[in-house]
Amino acid sequence: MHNQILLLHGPNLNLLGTREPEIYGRFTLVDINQIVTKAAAVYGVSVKAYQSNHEGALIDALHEARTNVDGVVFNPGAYTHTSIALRDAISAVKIPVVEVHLSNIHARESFRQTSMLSAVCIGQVVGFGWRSYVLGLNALLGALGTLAEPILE
Ligand code: CA2
Repeated sequence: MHNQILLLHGPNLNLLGTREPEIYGRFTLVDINQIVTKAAAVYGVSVKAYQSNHEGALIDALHEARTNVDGVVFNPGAYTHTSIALRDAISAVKIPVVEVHLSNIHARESFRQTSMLSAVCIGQVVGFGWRSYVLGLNALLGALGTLAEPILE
């Protein structure tokens, strides 16, 4: 275990917090990185955050993730709906990837309602704004066995 996860952000998410707050919220990407970093620190997990507007750079980041992190929380932005190359990269790296979206893509335009990636991710969290990332982190850490199991009475 590396006790490290990758928080990966796709195209245009560097502009978060600058427009469309009613859809994407008021936090910037720097804010979201900080929120996830703090949430992960509670479990002794560190976060490497990376954003790119380029499909190939995101693929490179996933390839690199194979060797130095335990899993990935990934908002692929609009590449979600188009990128077979990112799907192949996620399949190839064989570490768990959780797909997250700020908005509920299933309640938006029809072209946003399909994900090329969800079938190769361990799960998808959508529609909860910045909390989608925290929920995605929780799901990833649960899948990695980092979280304690509930104790039933
Ligand atoms: O809801 C999400 O998280 C999305 O991944 C966001 C993408 C969109 O293409 C996906 O369909 C759903 C868009 C990211 C652009 O974000 C901006 C937000 C505010 C200002 C500028 C860009």
